[in-house]
Amino acid sequence: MVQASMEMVKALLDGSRNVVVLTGAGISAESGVPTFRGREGLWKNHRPEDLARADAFFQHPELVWEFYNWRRELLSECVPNPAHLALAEMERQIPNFLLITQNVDGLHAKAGSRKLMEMHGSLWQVKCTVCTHVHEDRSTLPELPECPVCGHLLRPGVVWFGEPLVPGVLKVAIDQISKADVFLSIGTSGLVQPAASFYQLAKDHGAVTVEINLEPTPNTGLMDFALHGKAGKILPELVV
Ligand code: BJW
Ligand code: ZN
Repeated sequence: MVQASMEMVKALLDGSRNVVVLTGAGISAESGVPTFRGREGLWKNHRPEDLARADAFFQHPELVWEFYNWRRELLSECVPNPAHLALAEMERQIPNFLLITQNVDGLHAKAGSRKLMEMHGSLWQVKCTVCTHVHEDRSTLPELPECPVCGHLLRPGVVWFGEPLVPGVLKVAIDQISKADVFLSIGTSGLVQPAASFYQLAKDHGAVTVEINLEPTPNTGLMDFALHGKAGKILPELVV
């Protein structure tokens, strides 16, 4: 890995036609959205990673819904930051572009990104735990919301550990990453699969890999280049 200069990465992007970007919670940190494994602390003495899981939900659905309702309320106050806006602009400049986000906060879409895949679902979606019903919902939900079709318990429309990704996402991601000239990994700790392996796939197919993160991650040493700092400062400088 080479600690890159801003000019180097900007020149790389300016000369690229096929770019895939993977984002994680760090890109929304400057919008006031807590990261998953950050230092922002606990919610009611629980680590977010311990509540955002199917086993926790089925043991204590009211607690997990309270956590998701809290996040939905917090998020309703948040707006995209300069990093989200820069990626929406990058999409307009690069002929073949794909943004894959692990985030469920909807801020990339709010910033105007359209060539976008939300691989872990959406905080604004709810789905039935029994039938196939899914709908958009932006309200604060009751403690144990019920499916309007079959009456069983509704759950957040997100992907928890051990669950498959949003249908269709993996195939498109693999196709696009295989064709990429440049792969950017932004604001993710690189601990969760399969997203954490995307850079390797890109590398295997000849892409140049770049990490943008506040601090080094387990994947930093394996990337071609790294820029360390706030995404909201770095990205607008790369997309001018
Ligand atoms: C800044 C910044 C600033 C801060 N600027 N940077 C090997 C292969 C495949 C799978 C597995 C495997 N080993 C284990 C698995 C299973 C599992 C897994 O990965 N487990 C690991 C713990 C090892 N993966 C899965 O189960 C996945 N599904 C799957 O593999 O399915 C297979 C299957 C097929 C068919 C049938 C059945 C199964 C699903 C993973 C789902 C992850 N879900 C969550 C919750 C989503 C819902 C919710 O939000 O409530 O997704 S977990 C959580 O982690 C969330 C995030 O999207 C995800 C990644 O976190 P992220 O984004 O990296 O956040 P942080 O907080 O970790 O990092 C933030 C970073 O930002 C830090 O580095 C900061 O430095 C940085 N930062 N401020 C720039 N301003
Ligand atoms: Zn139902």
